Amino acid sequence: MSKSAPRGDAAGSADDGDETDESLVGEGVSRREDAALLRGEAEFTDDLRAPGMAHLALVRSECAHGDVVDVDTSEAAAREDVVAAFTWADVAASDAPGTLPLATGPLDCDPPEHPLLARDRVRYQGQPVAAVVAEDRYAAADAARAVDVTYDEREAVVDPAEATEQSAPDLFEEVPNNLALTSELGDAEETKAAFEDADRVVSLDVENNRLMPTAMEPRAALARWSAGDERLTVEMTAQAPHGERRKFAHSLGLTESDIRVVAPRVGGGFGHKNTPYPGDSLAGWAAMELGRPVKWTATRRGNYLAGNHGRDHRTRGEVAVDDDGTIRGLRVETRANAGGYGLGAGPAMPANYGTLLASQYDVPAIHCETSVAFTNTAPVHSYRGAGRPEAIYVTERLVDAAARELGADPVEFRRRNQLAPEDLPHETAVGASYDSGDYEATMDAALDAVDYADRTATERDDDGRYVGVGVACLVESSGFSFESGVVRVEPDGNVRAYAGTHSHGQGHETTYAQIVADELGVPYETVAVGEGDTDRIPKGTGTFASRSTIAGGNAVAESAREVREQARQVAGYLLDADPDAVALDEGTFRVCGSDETVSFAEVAAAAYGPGLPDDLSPGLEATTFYEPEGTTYPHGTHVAVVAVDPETGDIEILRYVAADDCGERVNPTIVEGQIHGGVAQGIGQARYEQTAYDDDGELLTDSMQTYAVPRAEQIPEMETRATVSPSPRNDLGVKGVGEAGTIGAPPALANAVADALEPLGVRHVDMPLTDERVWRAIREAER
Ligand code: MCN
Repeated sequence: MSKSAPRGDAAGSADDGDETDESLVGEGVSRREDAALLRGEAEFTDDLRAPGMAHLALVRSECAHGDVVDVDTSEAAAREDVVAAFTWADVAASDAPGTLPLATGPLDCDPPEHPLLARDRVRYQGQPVAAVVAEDRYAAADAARAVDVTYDEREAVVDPAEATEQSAPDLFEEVPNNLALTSELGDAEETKAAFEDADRVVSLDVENNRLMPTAMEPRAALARWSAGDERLTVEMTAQAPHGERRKFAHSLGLTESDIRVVAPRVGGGFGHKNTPYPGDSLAGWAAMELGRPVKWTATRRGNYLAGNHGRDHRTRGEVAVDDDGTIRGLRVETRANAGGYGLGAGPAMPANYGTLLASQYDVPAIHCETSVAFTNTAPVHSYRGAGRPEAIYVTERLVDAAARELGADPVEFRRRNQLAPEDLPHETAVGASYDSGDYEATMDAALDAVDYADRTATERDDDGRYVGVGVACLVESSGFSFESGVVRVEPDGNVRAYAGTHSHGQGHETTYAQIVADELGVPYETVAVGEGDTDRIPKGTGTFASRSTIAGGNAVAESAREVREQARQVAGYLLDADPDAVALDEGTFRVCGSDETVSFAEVAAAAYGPGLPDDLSPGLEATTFYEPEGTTYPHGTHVAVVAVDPETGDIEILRYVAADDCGERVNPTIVEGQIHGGVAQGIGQARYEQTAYDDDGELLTDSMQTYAVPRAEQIPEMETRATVSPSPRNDLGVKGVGEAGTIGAPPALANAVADALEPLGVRHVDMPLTDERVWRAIREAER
């Protein structure tokens, strides 16, 4: 990475002039993408049509674990309007390998890759067994129902702890005891010693409930094969188009340059559009087989059955504390569910999970053991937060429980152990390297909003409800790997910026334009932002792990700086002045101390026109592959105030305050929107959502009637506060914010409910905190 002067720092007389007083970065500019979305003018994958297009429907297994004895497609194939019906035998007879690559995440074992259609065995309900292609969507769906599959059923296992027992059925011969991964972080001996020395140990068993990502738009793909130039184009719902291109190459036996992946508007991803799925690869495969465009759109049930799920951890956590309130150590043992097939360890990956267990505290010794097991359930992988919410939930519940056991105020207990700004950078006992932040100041910002200092004891309101306050502090990790950023000035002076990330709700079109306009010194309106096309954008990494602003934002910023320098050289030539004496402000170059000017558009025209002197290269364009210097660590404190009805278990969220610090904010309004969305999803996890399987691996929550995604009326008013600790690890000083809400909300609410119910003797209620669970916990405590 080549370093240039940080934003706002001017070097030399001309650069002084380059800095306009009105920096767009930091302004709450309205999202430019919203008008088309609100008017219904934006095109999503399912809106796209192609001449001669056919529709693909999947036949999904209703059996969670069994051998496939027979797949009879004869009746389906004979139906009117059906073009073809495919099974694994057809895929195997083609040139395509027909299997999906493992998603990111290390495994200890080497299980078979996921076949596009079941080969000889199914390992989760919803696994595709056959595919039907028809002239229209309805004919395809009806014909799919006419496919007759015979299974020899096997015993299923759905619980990750049971899956590793000797008596459990094995999913893969290659994977003894279904153990996908075991990992250990921290020093076991040091932690043991800390526990022996400490005055007391507080422990808690917690479950991080399994969630099903519910984007408004289900997964979809439209694939076209061009026989003329032997290229496959797939327009699809993707968070990382270049990663999808690699997947198509792998599953279809093509080279990456044979494939173009385009992600148009995408109606939410939340992590689950960043892992490989059979449906879109099958659309590509069928398009090649049939020589006509093929579209596949998942149904909501298909999305729930076989889109990757999230969380699903069972954890025993212990904290060693001294009576004066000092944390001495933390010990955590987690059983995580990988679901069927080897998607990877996802939310149990040590880098996303164990490394964050210190939260905001100075914990001298931590030991974390994780085991991840395959089960006969949908593959589990990234869902907004992907390991971070699981880690912070464990620590923040434990810290609260320890404070209560010591009779200390949970806030004062946190304050005693919080890292101070001067402690940073700080290497935790589990290898995270925190970059910057004033944790206490952010916590106080949230607490002041609810007048925490004036609080006396747990109160009852006029309706007899118990009122509780829950505090959750968080540190998360964001930014990962390189990103590409291209900035090109067109001959008319308009600017185009491209990045390898993809916005599916985050607002990059606005925030990247703010960054580029600032760095280049041109009006915001002249900057257009493009993402999501592997033919137009050099290799990129994609949008996940709240990495786009750090990696993509800095990539376009660096390209913009380079282009500004190119333009200044051309301006110097046009103005017959030393380029170092030429300054750019809001689209006009001026010779410092004079009235001589030339517009940015004139400079652009000259840069591409004839007559440039030999020492100036034509064109105004730069490409940057930006690799951040290291992970950044955003932080925050979320506070929830709740009232719990002891008769019904009903919880009302009276106040919700989120104070977050994501370094320099490119657009505070968008940042606030990201917090709101994340908190809403966090409230969903804390209060309502629970994926349920029966013992045979049948998904009981396979629709939005049975899976309780919260509705607007169930989400309270939220208040946000912000502190700003710039990250020293990238030029813009930014940290990610896309996942903070899902991390803070679950422990804040669980702690609030525990606080409210303390007088009743309830110590812990597992999420989701449904009325019934809370009611049962109260009755149990009464007994
Ligand atoms: N931002 C900013 N200043 C910062 C940090 C971020 O102005 N210091 C702005 C960004 O420029 C961007 C937005 O906030 O417009 C989010 O940025 P960032 O934190 O970099 O996260 P990403 O853009 O990489 O988005 C990924 C993150 C993740 S991992 C999930 S999951 C998620 C999320 O964002 N899925 C979302 N937010 C989502 N929002 C919507 N609407 N839909 C999803 O699917």
